[in-house]
Amino acid sequence: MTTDGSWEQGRVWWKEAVVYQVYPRSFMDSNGDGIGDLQGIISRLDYLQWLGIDVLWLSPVYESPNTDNGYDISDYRAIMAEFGNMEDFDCLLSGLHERNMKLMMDLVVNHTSDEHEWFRMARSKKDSPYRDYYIWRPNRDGKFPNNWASFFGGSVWKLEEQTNEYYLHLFASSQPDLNWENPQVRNEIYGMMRWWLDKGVDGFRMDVINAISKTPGLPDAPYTGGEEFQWGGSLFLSGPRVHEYLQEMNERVLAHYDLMTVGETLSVTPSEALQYVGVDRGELHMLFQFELMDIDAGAGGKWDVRGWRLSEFKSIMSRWQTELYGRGWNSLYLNNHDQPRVVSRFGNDKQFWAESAKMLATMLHTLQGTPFVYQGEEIGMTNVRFEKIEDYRDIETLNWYNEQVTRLGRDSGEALEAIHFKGRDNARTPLQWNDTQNAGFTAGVPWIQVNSNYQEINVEKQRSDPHSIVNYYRRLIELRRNFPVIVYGDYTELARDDETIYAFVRHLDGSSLFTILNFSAESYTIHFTAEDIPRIPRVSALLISNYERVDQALTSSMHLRPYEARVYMSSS
Ligand code: TEU
Ligand code: CA
Repeated sequence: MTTDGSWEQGRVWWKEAVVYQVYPRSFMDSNGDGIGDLQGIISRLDYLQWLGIDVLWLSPVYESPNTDNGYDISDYRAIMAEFGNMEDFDCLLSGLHERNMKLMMDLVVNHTSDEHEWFRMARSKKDSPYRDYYIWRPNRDGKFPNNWASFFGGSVWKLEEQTNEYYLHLFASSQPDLNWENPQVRNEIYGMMRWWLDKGVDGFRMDVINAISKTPGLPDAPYTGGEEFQWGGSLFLSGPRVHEYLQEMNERVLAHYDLMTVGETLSVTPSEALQYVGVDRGELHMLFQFELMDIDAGAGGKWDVRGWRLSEFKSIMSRWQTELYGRGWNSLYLNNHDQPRVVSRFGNDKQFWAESAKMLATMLHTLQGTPFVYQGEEIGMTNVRFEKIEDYRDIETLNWYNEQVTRLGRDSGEALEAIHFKGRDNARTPLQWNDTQNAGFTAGVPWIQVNSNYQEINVEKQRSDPHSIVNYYRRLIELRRNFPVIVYGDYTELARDDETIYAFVRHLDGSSLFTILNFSAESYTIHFTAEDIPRIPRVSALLISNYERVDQALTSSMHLRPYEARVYMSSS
């Protein structure tokens, strides 16, 4: 399907934007308590403007007891004291708007904190008007109401002693799930969303939004293996009423504002995605897919790391690129606060650190969709390897380690190895601003240790180097503004079965963009097939590359150096 010729009617700011995710706890500390905060972000707005980003997505800054770093909210209309106050927030919002940038808030409405006023009232008595804001089941002989496993280990059920009933929590027990079947809950949430939008925020990233509708009766999940609790995803992801709720949310809230929405949706395929982001669905603008993030997960889930082939990687990307084209819109992301650092995961954070970080950036910025850059990605920040479990902070990581090592007796070195590769704290070490103590993040003791490579990898060092990763990101972001084909062009993959090279062409009206990427640490010559050769644009100029000297023209066989990336452009 193509939208050639009509793309100018379909122009919207959030398709043309580049989003930058800030994880506030780890971005910049302004007052020396070791915790990033709103004034810290404000002090770095000029940097973000220099980088060229359009939208800042702020991970949660609402009041929270922080068992899951702000993803457990105790007051949706207040700012976490550690981060500042509402005045600081307003100042951040106006600081962004003055610089022509927008602010997207994180919206966490699948669950609240157990310290939220609603839950405090709900838990105390069965006849509380708030009881039905959450999901309760009676205690029958001390047996869990069903066999679902929590994302963070153990059962999804916790017994509330005061009333002798269980409540449901898909995540930590301090994160009780809201009961979306209750229209009052939905009203409260819509009212809260309007309150933030009326303040001037420009959009929402919706946390696990496809988990809000659970299968009625909450039946047991199918048995898939020896463990006590089972993965219940099929019973609560994209559940029976999820589209009804999102359409209602759209009608009641979203449709009344000029905003940007992104749903975080686990286990969604491209065809299911169209039900959320299809242009005629009246739901969301885009979603975060997990197929790429799950590529290295084995049968045992995320910690059970498996190898992957480039052809698998490319086929995931290509399916999303083609199935959504003209029908919905893609988001593009390679890491975030829950995922390992992209250069360590899909690139090479040793010998070809800069080359591979730039190669991955080239892919991110030239595919079809809205790119999301996670803080520190733009300087090639890498995974961290803490030697002791005590240095880790993430609840998911700590729970998993305890279960594996303390309960199941697994070797602790082996568990740490998996954590070094997959743990969420890889993404949560402080942003490396310069080579002074604590990487310039804090004058105090950071809440989580700084990655020890901050003297080599930091913003200050890279800003002044025209060949640095950060300056490469800056150029890519700028290209997007100058060439509509990058935003609106269609997509054709070349050399589909090649296990070393990812190559694709984008077309829009008379313009063509050709991206070729070497995903390996070896030099490699690709010979395009007779079928692919006619797809290679003629008379093309090199637009950007991660190697300084590129003297080759675009031909039917090309030699690429390790992690080499090139983008060619032709227009008639
Ligand atoms: O993440 C949803 C989610 O499913 C993650 O738990 C994911 O499976 C895991 O991080 C992979 O390691 C969202 C937030 O992004 C995450 O930070 C929260 O912990 C979670 O929801 C609960 O709010
Ligand atoms: Ca602080």
